[in-house]
This record gives sequence, C-alpha cells and structure tokens, in this order.
Amino acid sequence: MNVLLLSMPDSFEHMAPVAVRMPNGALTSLAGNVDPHHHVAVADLILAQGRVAATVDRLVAEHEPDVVGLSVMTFQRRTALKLIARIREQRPAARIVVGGYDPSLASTAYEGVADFVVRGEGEITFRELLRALESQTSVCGIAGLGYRDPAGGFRYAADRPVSSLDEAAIKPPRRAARVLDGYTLLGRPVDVIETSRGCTFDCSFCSIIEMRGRNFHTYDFRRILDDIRDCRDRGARALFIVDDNITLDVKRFAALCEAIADAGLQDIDYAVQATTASIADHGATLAPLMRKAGFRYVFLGIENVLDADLGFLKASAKNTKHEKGGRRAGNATLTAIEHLHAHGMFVVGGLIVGNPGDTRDAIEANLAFAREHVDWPYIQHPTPYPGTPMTTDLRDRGLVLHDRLEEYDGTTAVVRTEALPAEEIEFLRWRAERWMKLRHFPKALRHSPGFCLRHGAAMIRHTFRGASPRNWLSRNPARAAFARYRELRALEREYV
Ligand code: B12
Ligand code: SF4
Repeated sequence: MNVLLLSMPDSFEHMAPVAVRMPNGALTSLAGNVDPHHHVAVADLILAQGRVAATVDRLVAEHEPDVVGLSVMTFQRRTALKLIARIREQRPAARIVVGGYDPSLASTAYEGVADFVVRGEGEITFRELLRALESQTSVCGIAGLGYRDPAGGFRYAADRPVSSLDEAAIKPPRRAARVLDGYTLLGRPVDVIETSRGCTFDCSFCSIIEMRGRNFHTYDFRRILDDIRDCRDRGARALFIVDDNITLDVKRFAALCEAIADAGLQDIDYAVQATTASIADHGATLAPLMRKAGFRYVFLGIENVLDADLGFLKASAKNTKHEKGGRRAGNATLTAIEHLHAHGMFVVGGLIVGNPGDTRDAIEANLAFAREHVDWPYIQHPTPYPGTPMTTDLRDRGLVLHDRLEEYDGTTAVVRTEALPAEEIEFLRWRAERWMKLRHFPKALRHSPGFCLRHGAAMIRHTFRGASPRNWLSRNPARAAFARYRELRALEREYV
C-alpha cells in the first residue's frame, strides 16, 4: 500500500521557522514499524510553511496514497481538518487516519471527519490497521483504534497498553521515508531521537499523563547509539532528545552521556528537556558528563518561581531540591541553572505565567527572573489542552476565554486570571520576552556565525514583528506594536 504521513505546518511564537524547523519523531517511528513492503512517504509540513496546499496536492498526486496519516497537536486541529477536506477531494479513495496528542485526547472531534483515530502510541496500532486494510479484514479488534462502524456510528476498541520499548516491541525510525528537506536548528541540520517514553510526575498542565498514564520506559543504549549514528550519517549536526522526562532516572542519563562520549558521538549539539530538581540534586556530577557528551541547550521546566503558582501547576515536587538524606531544601531552579552554566550549557527557561491567582506583580517577578537567569526564554501561558486536570479546573472557574483552538499555541493567552485580562497577560510577557531573546543573539552568532550573518536580520524581524517606525510615533509604541503583532499572528495561522 502507499502511505503518506503528514505533520502539520503550524508553528508558534518561540519556534521562528527561519531558525527552527524540526522533524516530527512520531512519523518516522510509524514508518519504521509498518510491514516493509508498504511504500511510506513522510512529509513534515513545517518545511513547506508558505506553500502547504500546493505541497500536499503535489505529494498526493505523486504518491497516490491508499492511506494518509496526519499527526496533530490541538492548536493544529483546524489546519488538519482543512487538509483532510482537501485530500478527500483530490483522492476520495484514500483512508484518512489521525494520531498524536489531539486525536488521542479529543477523539470525538475527528469522528465523521477521519476514517480512523489512533489513540496513544501508534506504531503497533498503525501496523495492524494497515494489515487489516490490505487483507480487507475487520479492524474492530485493533487495540487503540477508533473506526467507523459499518452499522453506523464511530466506535473505539480497548486502549492499547503502553509499550515496554524492549527491542522486539518498537523498531527504529525510518528516516529514509522523508520526502522533504530543510530541517534546521540555527543553521545546523537537526533531527530528533527518543531514549525513553513517559513520566511519573503529574503536572496539571501536561498532556502526558492522560495520554499514557504515569510510567517510564526506556530504550537500550545500543539502539539509541545506532539511532544517533543514523541521524549523523544523514547529516544531522544537532539533535533534540524528545523524551518526556529523561531526568527521571539520573543514573541512566549519566551513563548515557558517558556512552555517547565513548562512542565518539559528542560532536553533535544535543538539546534536551530536564527537571530542575534532578539537575540541582545531581548537577555536580551530571552536568560535566552532559557537557562531555555534547549537550548545549537544556530546556528546564521551571514553570514558575512562586510557590503558590507551583502549587496550582502541581509542579512543586519536580522543582524542589534535596539535601543529603532526602530532606527538601527549597526551590531547585537557581542551583540547577548554576550547574548548567558552570559547564557551558545554555538554559532554555520554561515558565508559565498567567495562572489564576497571578497579579501583575507575580507575572513581573517571573519575567524579572527569566531576564536575569535564563539564556533563552520559553515563557507560555496556561492553555486548556484536552484532558489535562488544569483544563477542567480553568473551565470550572470560568477563566477560559474561547474555543478557537488554533490560538491554543501556548503563547497566545486564552485564559484570564482572577485579576488580569488575558490580553494584558500576553502583552506583559511578549513585551519582555523580545528583549530577552535579542540578548541571546551574540551567543548564537559566536556559535553559528554563518547562519546568523545570513539570517540574523530575519530572526530579529521575527522576534520584533509588529514593531515599526510608524509605532514609534504613537503614544504607546509597545502597545501599538503588540496590536500589530496580534494581527500578523492571526494572518500567519492561515496555513491552508
Ligand atoms: C518534543 C516535543 C516538542 C518539540 C518538537 C516537536 C516536533 N517537531 O516533533 C518542540 C520543542 C519543538 C515542541 C514544541 C511545541 N509543543 Co511539544 N512536545 C514535545 C514532547 C515533549 C514530545 C513529543 C514527541 O516527539 N514524542 C515522541 C513521539 C514518538 O511520540 P508522539 O509524538 O506522542 O507520537 C506517538 C503517538 O502520539 C502516535 N502518533 C503521533 N502522530 C501520529 C500520527 C498518526 C497517523 C498515527 C497513526 C499515530 C500518531 O504515535 C506516535 C508513536 O507512538 C510532547 C510531550 C510532552 N511530554 O510534553 C510535547 C507536546 C506534544 N507539545 C505540545 C505543545 C502544546 C507544543 C507547543 C504548541 C507549545 C509548547 N508547549 O512548546 C509547541 C509547538 C510546536 C510548533 N510546531 O511550533 C503539547 C501538545 C498538547 C496538545 N494537546 O496538543 C505536548 C503534549 C506537551 C504538553 N503541553 O502537554 N514540542
Ligand atoms: S515533569 Fe514534564 S513530562 Fe512529567 S508531567 Fe511534568 S511537565 Fe509532564
């Protein structure tokens, strides 16, 4: 069968497409796990952002897919629905399958639109679905699958248990299936790898627990190192490790860093997400190993610097450092940042501002912290993604403004606080964050001079879009630029 797998083109404020275009790891993993006789094409539409419709039309014409699979996040749902309509028109016989976080956690939105919804991990479900379609047998026993019942309605089979990730369970990704190119992280060809799946924390804003429960499974090192080599052989010079929480098992992470260095794979720039508690508690030994392995950017889930907010986000435990003997010893963030900086790594500071109890001062306190301590801010607003405990809470309190999901991108405030309107929250963050980003440019220039000289102007234009000499004459230039920025964002969201 011919299979076309698509990830959506929608990006958000912190992922300037000129500088960051990352592959979707799910699609190549699916491609690597279907039976080998299928012809699979993987297209990350982030690589075709300005010409989405034409690219999809071309791919459908060229590959004549029997099955089209779409990977969708919630803020990309509107684009996905438009693409499905377009593909149906062009190729009515193709079966449409959707998977990823949005179809898994808001499955009903796709009933009557897609033929199949894959919930949770997709590799085995998708493989079994293709087998059933090819042999024209019933799909109704396939765990994890939602399907149209010939007798009417849409039905769901039982959930598929999460995979143990042992070698036999999930085969390595098939990157050769990609049909578009141009992935980049600041000019370095970038790829993504996984070393584990799952997390045992239960932060109220995170989709992971509803998606797969609280658990943690790992791939073995041999497979991981082979996977890194595969990326490197295909040209990658930067790698994003997409694990939900690699720092859950610090001993293993430390051993992995050693293994990467021992295998001579430290000449790649690695980026990873980490919890502040793990880095604060183990940084003295872990950070040097990370550096030795080539880690450069560490996304720290700081979430908030105020205890009340950490309580709301249910993120206190992962942000508390410990003394010897396990006693709690206060907020872990600064210690974690110190360890990473001491070993030459940059901190991408993940913060969430605009929580229900936040006042202007509370937001400013977080912005001041980011300004002083993080290298690249990644500040977001609470966003009601389907199925998270926070979503229920925010809706119960009547704080969610609207259901325009394309704006649920994390940096568009769609939730107000008890004290502040959403737009004001977004303005405070947006105004401050542009300058924090600008401050990182000299470091980026030192590391990637060629890229920054070629694209620096475009990156700065992206960071400051909305600002123009015309605004400078207005009474409040920042407000005028913000209004223009919001207009531009609204236009950008029309990908199809
Ligand atoms: C890595 C990652 C990123 C990376 C890379 C994204 C990329 N190009 O792949 C970066 C940092 C860029 C990123 C950014 C964002 N992300 Co993100 N990200 C993740 C993370 C940590 C891991 C995703 C991953 O690659 N997993 C590994 C793969 C193999 O697993 P998977 O994606 O789940 O895919 C499996 C199944 O879902 C399914 N599947 C997936 N697609 C398909 C398609 C078909 C056809 C089928 C059959 C099955 C299937 O099968 C796959 C294999 O088992 C998750 C989860 C988390 N814990 O936080 C969030 C997550 C996906 N991100 C999220 C969000 C919201 C964003 C942002 C909008 C804002 C933000 N929080 O930063 C931006 C927008 C990105 C953009 N396009 O501009 C949300 C999505 C919530 C939702 N309901 O939509 C998540 C769940 C985090 C959260 N807040 O809870 N993200
Ligand atoms: S620690 Fe990270 S992955 Fe785990 S529940 Fe919290 S936000 Fe999600």
